[in-house]
Amino acid sequence: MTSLPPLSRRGVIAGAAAGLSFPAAALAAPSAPKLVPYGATPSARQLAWHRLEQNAFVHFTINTFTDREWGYGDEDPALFDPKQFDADQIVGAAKAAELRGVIITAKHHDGFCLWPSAHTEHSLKNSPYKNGKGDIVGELSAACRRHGLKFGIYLSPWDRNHADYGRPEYITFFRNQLRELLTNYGPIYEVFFDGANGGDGYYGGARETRKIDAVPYYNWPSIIDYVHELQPMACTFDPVGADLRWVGNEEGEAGDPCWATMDDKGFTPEKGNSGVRGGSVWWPAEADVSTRYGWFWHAYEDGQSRSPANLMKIYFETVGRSAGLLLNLAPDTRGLVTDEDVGNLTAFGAALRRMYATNLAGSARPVASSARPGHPAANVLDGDPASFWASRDGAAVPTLTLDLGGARTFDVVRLAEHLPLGLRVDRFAIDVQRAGAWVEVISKEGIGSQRVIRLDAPVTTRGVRVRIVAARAAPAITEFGLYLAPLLLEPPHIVRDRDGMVTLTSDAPGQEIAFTTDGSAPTLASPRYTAPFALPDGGVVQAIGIHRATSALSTVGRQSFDIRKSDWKIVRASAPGAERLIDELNRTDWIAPLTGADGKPCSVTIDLGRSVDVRGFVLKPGWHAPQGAGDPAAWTVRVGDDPVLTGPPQERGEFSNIAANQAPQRLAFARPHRGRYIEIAFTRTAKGEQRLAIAEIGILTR
Ligand code: FUL
Repeated sequence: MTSLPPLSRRGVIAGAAAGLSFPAAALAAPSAPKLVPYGATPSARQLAWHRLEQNAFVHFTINTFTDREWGYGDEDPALFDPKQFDADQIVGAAKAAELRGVIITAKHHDGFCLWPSAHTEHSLKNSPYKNGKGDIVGELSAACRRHGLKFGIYLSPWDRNHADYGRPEYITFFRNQLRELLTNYGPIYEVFFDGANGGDGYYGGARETRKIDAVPYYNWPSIIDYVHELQPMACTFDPVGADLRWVGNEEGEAGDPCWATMDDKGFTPEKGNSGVRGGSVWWPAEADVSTRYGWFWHAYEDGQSRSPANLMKIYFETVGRSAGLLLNLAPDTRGLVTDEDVGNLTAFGAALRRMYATNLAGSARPVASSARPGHPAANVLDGDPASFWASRDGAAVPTLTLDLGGARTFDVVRLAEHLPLGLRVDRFAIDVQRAGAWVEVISKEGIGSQRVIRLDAPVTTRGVRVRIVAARAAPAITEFGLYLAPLLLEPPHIVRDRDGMVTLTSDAPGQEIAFTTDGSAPTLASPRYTAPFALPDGGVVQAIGIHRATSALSTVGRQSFDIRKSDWKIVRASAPGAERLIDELNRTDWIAPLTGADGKPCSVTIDLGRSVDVRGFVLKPGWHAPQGAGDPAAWTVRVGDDPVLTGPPQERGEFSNIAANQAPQRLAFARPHRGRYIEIAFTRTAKGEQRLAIAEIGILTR
């Protein structure tokens, strides 16, 4: 479709309103009324983006070396030293996972540039990497070209390094950076403008808090026009409805359904998740999610990267619901994606390839209850996105039936609408033939660019049909496929209670669990799990699931535990119910006002039962924050052997990105503090809420 003229979104909508038809619509025979697009339709650049379906994010910068999720902007460029950086290895890992584009964090919030920008000294030109002569953006774009992947950039609008951030001069600087990136690195398919913007930072040494009103400050429409002027086929991930929207979470879960359309009344994460049926703006959802808890590599997350089974689940819940998947790879300090991550990505890609290798409907005979001249049922099987089946106008509940020619077993159904004609289908159902009758197996709202549904269990049948239950205009279906998904086992869940007892469970029935606690990888020969076991002083538990019937193995699950909490007590807290913070239950929240009755910040003091070296703490965000409660954004810590804990805090910091990424927050101190009591105080919330919701607090002693 890249041969379509690069229509602007406004042009497309105006064309639709004026009743102009797209090239595809012109295929209709003169005897049938012309197919007119329904509602908003994608621009050429959006259409090209839809076709990619799944892409890679790469989060790599100075944060990789400082073990942070957000850098403050005062980092010394000399820290950036990826001695084995290998763009081909990173792009190869993305390709192995069947990802089709790569977006690199050219500049994250800390302002450090992965290309030798002429407009700042805060870049790799002042790092040891290739003696300051390197260009990570250039190396990755070249590797993408070599491997046949598209290339995109993440340019953080927020810059915690730049002295002028918040002033008009910064906008000139930001546009200069955009020009460098969009003119020196070949075709760019996407520019990701992250939403996190404004707050405290280094700002050229000012070390202050700067807030901005993003839309007027950047004049976003003009920035987007600038991107389109320099790179007409680049989609922007933007806050104003130009090309791509955020799916509303960083967990890889699109709404079911997830409409590509939105209204023009502003963005909320909830609306971003579901889209707005009938909305006037084509602004499809992109689902960004990391292969690890964090976006950047942290050694402590090794062994916990997403399993192939989990990646597959995310695939069905993003791509399968018509959103674009943006799956993050986090190269480590060597500049390489870890073997563990490469293994999981490769197994995920192999599973997708195996699933799509055979379309069980491939040789079926398709018959439609109603078809327009020029748009026969057979078009759903020709693999050509430009051809489609369309019913006649006014046909009641159109159906398309596939005679599979014999019994076939499948558990995945794939459908796609012809997007240039808009989102026409409201609801559809899939029926299968059983003993001469049609039986419904699934019913869903919305199809869009692609709908890939995994059934609860495989079905075996000779006849399958899609029934268009409700539609705004005659359906235009370009694809109808049936597949069998490979069996992938999730690693076992590993949890430990307050008393230090570890329980292992697996989701799928018919599985045994083998485990180790000595640091070695579990194998078929490892001890079998039969009952909860004690791990009072912490350690690492690793476990695999073994499918009894097939002897198939899951990937390895891994959890490390610190000292148990059985002796812990709450000494004091600024609000009642703080015991929930130390109950080892992730779904019981402590809800507390940001300011206590004494006018001091919200805080909790915990008695650890004995004096230990406290090296940091872990906080799990609230499971279900009630209206008006949110995540903490900043903290201070005092540790000591006197429960009164006088004196200034020994440690302080922020919970970077907590509002968007609800993964556990791990805060390691620069040096240990010995004591039996720890007070953690929360001085700010992430979105200005007046109450906090926190699920659990743990400490690090190792
Ligand atoms: C977030 C950022 O703040 C994270 O650091 C990350 O880059 C993610 C993709 O978007 O909002």
